[in-house]
Amino acid sequence: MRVLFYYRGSEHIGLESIMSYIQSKGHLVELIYEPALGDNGYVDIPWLNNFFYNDELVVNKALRFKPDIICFSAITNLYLPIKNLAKQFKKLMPNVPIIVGGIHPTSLPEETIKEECFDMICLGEGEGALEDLLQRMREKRSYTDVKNLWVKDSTGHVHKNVKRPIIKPLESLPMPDKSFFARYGALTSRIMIMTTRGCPFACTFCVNSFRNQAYSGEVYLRQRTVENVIADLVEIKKTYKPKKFRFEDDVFAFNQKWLDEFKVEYKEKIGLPFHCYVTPSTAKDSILKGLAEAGCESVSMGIQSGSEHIRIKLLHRRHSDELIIAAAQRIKKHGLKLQAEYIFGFPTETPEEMWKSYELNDKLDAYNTASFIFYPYPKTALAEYSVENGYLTKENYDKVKEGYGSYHTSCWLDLPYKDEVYKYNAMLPLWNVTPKWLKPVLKKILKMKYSWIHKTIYTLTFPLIDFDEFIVRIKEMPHMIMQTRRALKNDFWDEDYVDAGFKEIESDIIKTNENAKIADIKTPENLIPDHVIAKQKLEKEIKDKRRKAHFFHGRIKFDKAN
Ligand code: B12
Ligand code: SF4
Repeated sequence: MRVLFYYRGSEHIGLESIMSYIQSKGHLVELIYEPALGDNGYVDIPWLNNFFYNDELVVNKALRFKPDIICFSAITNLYLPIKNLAKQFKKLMPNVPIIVGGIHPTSLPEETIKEECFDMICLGEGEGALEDLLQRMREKRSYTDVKNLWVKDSTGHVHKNVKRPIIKPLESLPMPDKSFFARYGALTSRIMIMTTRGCPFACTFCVNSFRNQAYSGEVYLRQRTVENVIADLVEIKKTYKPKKFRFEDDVFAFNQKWLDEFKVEYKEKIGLPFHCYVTPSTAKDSILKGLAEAGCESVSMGIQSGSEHIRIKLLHRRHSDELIIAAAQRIKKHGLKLQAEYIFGFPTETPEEMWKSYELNDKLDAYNTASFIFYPYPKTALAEYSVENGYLTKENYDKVKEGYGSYHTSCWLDLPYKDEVYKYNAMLPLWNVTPKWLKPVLKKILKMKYSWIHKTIYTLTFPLIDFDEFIVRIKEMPHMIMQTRRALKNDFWDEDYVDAGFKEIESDIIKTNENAKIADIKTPENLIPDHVIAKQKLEKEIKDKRRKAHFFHGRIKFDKAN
């Protein structure tokens, strides 16, 4: 089948995985990508945007490819432009089915499938679901019952199919294919990679607050083996010659044993500096030491609020001030740069509590800080709390559900201190780098009525959030623009492609997950002595139990005191 994907704004690790997987099943895959600078939520300058969007080139390329199916991926903040493009495609190619996957339709399936332009949506992981769908299409069989998909039939009825098991182990998937995004210049000199799917925590403002809940029978968090990750990195290093890597895992290196193996392999076979995410509770001495030994140069750590009350009661992050300060000191001790991240504008948050974020940050000696405004992402526990407790009106929640605004610019909650939210958010990156003797001046500006002064400071100082990254982006931008245009105008797919046909191609994923019991065949594993197998089984059970207990499942309850 001829499968067309569309994405915008950055490379997409999930799509790289799906495209690689689908291609390995004999389908012809193509990606259309746009840098879409105006989506970034900071600067939206119409004349400048012309360099980053090109509807005509996009549509022409889609028509030239003659897809059998069009695949979109949507996070909430990209939903509007994606829906608009899907509508355009539907008009031009009414007989081509359109599917959208990603965290947005997963969070809001009812709302998304209602849109006429979408024939199907994918909830959760897409590799197995898309493979099944394409195989059925190939064989001209009905596909209304494919697990993980909601499918509209010709009468308009929506078939809401059950979930399929999570993909396990992750190594059963082929390596994500970055070449599609590379053609568009979407890879920077700091290439992104993930070693996990899921997070051990469930902070109330994050998608993990409902994703873990949705998979309460399973342990959603999975990690690729060190061998698999290193093999991937070796290839990426050889092909794209990056200067650095960015591990985009929600929380990287929470597992000491994994890290001990990783640091040796990474140092020996990769040897490039890298960035990753830690939390105050995972930033232990031994973990940080391991990261530093591997070649880590900087870490991002979510602090989120200087108020212990907000952190613990509202965000479900059990981090005391002392724990955070000690973690920051350890990060410094191991020679790593700290990027501290904060969010302003939580329900119940007062200006005094916002100020506490500044005070706490002063104690951390962070290399840089990133600050955001609380954006009530659909279905997260804190968004629901905000609605239930009168902080978020239905009208505003509807706007959020459509993806309006961003967590850089929009405070959607009804708060008595909305202006303070904008001010505190605007000035933190500058505050962080201001010498102590100049801070009284900034404090005065902070006390002033919200005005153009704060807005100007925000616009001019936002590069401070991650100055190194900003410089990389600016330097690489002209090349990226040229490359995108070239990739939109030229075609790289195999003109002689003929579909492998109706031959049943068995899914590795389905095999591992659904027929896992078919292990009677004499494999080397069956020759392992019984007592060894029993010991391994016991160890696995203990490990699974420990991991399950570590996860937060079920509905998050907020204390009445909030
Ligand atoms: C890595 C990452 C990034 C990276 C890479 C972006 C990317 N999309 O890969 C960077 C740093 C660039 C980034 C930027 C942003 N991100 Co981000 N990011 C993540 C992170 C940590 C992991 C995403 C990931 O790769 N997961 C692993 C893959 C395997 O999962 P997946 O992407 O969900 O894809 C699977 C399924 O969803 C499904 N699927 C996805 N698409 C499709 C399409 C089809 C057709 C099908 C069938 C299936 C399917 O199949 C995939 C494979 O199984 C998530 C948090 C998280 N843990 O999910 C946040 C997350 C996705 N980001 C988020 C946000 C808000 C952003 C920004 C808007 C922030 C900003 N204002 O700058 C930007 C948007 C930039 C952009 N244009 O994408 C939010 C989205 C919340 C929401 N409800 O929409 C998340 C969920 C974090 C959060 N706050 O909770 N991000
Ligand atoms: S630690 Fe980060 S990724 Fe994990 S649940 Fe909390 S906010 Fe989300």
